[in-house]
Amino acid sequence: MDRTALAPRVRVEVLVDADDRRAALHDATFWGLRDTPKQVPAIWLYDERGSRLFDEITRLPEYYLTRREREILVARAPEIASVTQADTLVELGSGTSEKTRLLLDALAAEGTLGRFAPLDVSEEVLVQSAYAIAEEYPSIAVHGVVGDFERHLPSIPDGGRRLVAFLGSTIGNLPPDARGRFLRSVATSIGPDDALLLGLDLVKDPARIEAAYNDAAGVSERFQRNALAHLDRELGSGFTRARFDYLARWDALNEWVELGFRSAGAQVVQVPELGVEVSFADVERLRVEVSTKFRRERFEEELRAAGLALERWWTDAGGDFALCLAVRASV
Ligand code: SAH
Ligand code: AVI
Repeated sequence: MDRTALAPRVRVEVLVDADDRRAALHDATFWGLRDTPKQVPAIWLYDERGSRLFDEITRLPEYYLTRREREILVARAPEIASVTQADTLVELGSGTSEKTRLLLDALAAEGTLGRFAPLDVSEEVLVQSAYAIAEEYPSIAVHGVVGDFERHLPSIPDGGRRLVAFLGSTIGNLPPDARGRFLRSVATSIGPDDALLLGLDLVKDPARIEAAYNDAAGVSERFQRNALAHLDRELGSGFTRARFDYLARWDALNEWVELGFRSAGAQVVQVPELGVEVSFADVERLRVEVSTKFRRERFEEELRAAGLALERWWTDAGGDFALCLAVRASV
C-alpha cells in the first residue's frame, strides 16, 4: 500500500501520548490490585499480539458473537443507513474494522458517506486499518483517533450527521458503573441528529457462552495470558513466572463471564514499577475483564437512565446477538 498517496485523505490524531497513557494505566493497575477481587485493567489485553489473538478469536467455531453480529449487519445495514442518513461513521474500539465495511458500503450506497472516524487505544491496529479503509473507499476522508473510549468521547470528530458505532459487544466489557458513565458521556457528546449503534451479546444458555471463552484451540486462554506478559514487560512484574490457572466462568448473578485467572497455590508477585508486592491466596482470583450479556428491557432502562432513547432493536435469526440504535432523548 502506498501510504504517501493516501496521506491527503488520512489524518491520525493521537489523544493519548505514551506518558499520559502509561500514568493512567499504572494508576488503575495499582488500585485494581488492591480491589476485591484483584483485577488489572482490560486495556493490557490489547498490545499488538493481543489484537492479533483477538482477531483469531473472532474466527473460532465456539465464538459465535462476530458471526451473529455480521448476520444482523448484512440484513440491516441498508436500513441503518437509510434511517440515520449519516455522513460520518465514527467507530469506537474499532480494531480491524472488519464488519464495519458493511456499514460503510450501505452509507456509500445511500449516497451520504463522506468520512470515517475510527477510535482505538491500539495505535498500530488503528493506523493500519485507517489506511486500509482509505485505500478501499477512495472518495472518503479518514480521521483516525488514538484514544480511550472511556475518556475521550467529547473529542471525537464533530460536524455533520454522525453515526457512532460500538460493535462486537465491547460495551459488555465495561462493568455497570463504567458502562453508565460511558453511556452518559455518549449522550452529552452526540447531537440531536446523531445516532449510536451498539452491538450487544444477549443472555443465553450458559454452556454456549462459556464455550465461547473456553475454546478447544486455547486461543482465549492465550489472549488472557498475553495481558500478563504485557504487564510483566511494562511493569517488570513476575505474573508470567507465577502459577495462574485460566478462568472463564459464567456468573449467573451478574450475567457476565468473568475472565482472568485463579492463583495455583499461595504466592507473592512482585510489581517493581508500582513499588508493590501482591500476595495471592490459593485459588484467589485475578480478574482481567468481564463480558456482560444483555437483556432488552434492562438495557433499554440503562439507555434511558443515561439520557438516550432506543429507536430500533434487531437480532439475528437465533436471537443470540442484538444491534440497537439509540438517539439522544428529547427533554
Ligand atoms: N470492534 C471490533 C474489535 C473489538 S475488540 C469488533 O467488533 O470485532 C475491542 C477493541 O477495543 C480492540 O481493538 C481494543 O484495542 C479496543 N479497546 C479496548 N479498550 C479500549 C479503550 N478503553 N479505548 C479505546 N479502545 C479500546
Ligand atoms: C471485545 N470483547 C467484546 C470480547 C468479549 O467477548 O467480551 C473480548 C474477549 N475476551 C475474551 N474473548 C473475547
